[in-house]
Amino acid sequence: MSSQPNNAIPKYLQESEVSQECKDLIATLPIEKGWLANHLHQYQGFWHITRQLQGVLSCQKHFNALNSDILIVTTPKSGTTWLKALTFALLNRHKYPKMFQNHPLLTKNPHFLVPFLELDLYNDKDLVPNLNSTPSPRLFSTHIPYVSLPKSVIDSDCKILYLCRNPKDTFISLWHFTNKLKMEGTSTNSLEDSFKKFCNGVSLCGPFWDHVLGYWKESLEQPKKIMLMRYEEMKKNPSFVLKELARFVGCPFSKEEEDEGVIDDILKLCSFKNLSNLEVNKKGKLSSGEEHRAFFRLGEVGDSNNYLTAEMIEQLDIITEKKLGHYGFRF
Ligand code: PAP
Repeated sequence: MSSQPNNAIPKYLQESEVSQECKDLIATLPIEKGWLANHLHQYQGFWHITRQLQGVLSCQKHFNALNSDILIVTTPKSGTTWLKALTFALLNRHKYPKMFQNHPLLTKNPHFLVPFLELDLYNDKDLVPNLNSTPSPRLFSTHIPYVSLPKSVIDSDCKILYLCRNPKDTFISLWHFTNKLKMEGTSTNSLEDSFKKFCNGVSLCGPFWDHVLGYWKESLEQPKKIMLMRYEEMKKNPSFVLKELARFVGCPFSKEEEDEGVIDDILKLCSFKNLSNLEVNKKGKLSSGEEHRAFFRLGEVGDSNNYLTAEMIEQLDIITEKKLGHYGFRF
């Protein structure tokens, strides 16, 4: 691992910006070739790219959750960008009542407005962010599996909004996303190889099923702390999910707001069609180098049917039933 990052390589593909502590840990961890140029390291049962592992360690050490915090937790490619937009719009609806005139979501990508703990805020090996002046309720996001959450998140009364998506569409979305992010000139990941990896649990923050199971079990134990959502439900009945979400985080919609169409306005503002057509999301990049448009591909349920063979579908269904059905969880 070189100590000098190459500026031509986007940050999400660099592996050098990690602390000595992280390097020492990596030397002891199982390793796999990653979906991007990066390696994946298995820490506490889950696979992380090097940059993320640094962030997970730093969060575990330094992040102090407040009782009023709201944490969006997702399996990668399950609709994180959408849920960030919806929750931001929900919490800030009184501050920006004219949603289609001066709303931050019109000029900023949702990932900028709701930063990832481990990928944005706690990603610098030398710096710990000062989040004291962040207005309450603080809204953050993460892909960290339940077993690896910072202790303060578990111990405090902060709320967790957990979102997952059926593994077939999650896999296809991840496959497209990682191929899009690969450096020009490098070979793309074949669908077959990526599928094998995914089924074996080797994916970003995978095993996918263990990630879901960790939060599913806890959401049953602690229904006031963790609200579990499925992408498919959000697509089917977005206004119902948004109302539930509003109630869960303690800012339910009033009858007047419902009559005035506030729910519909939020859904329209955060819709795939609206967000993906904004200039900022067509042209901009995250500070780590990913193009905003990589987060908006199709936004539909069932696209995996266009890519997976009947055998692949069956295989994923069997794993899902075996790993989650047994615990009463189905997509
Ligand atoms: P992340 O976990 O890396 O942050 P995430 O936002 O979960 O990414 O994944 C992007 C997926 O959400 C894409 O799915 P697809 O590949 O199947 O198309 C993307 O299109 C979808 N998505 C992004 N924004 C929205 C939205 N507003 N409504 C519905 N789906 C969306």
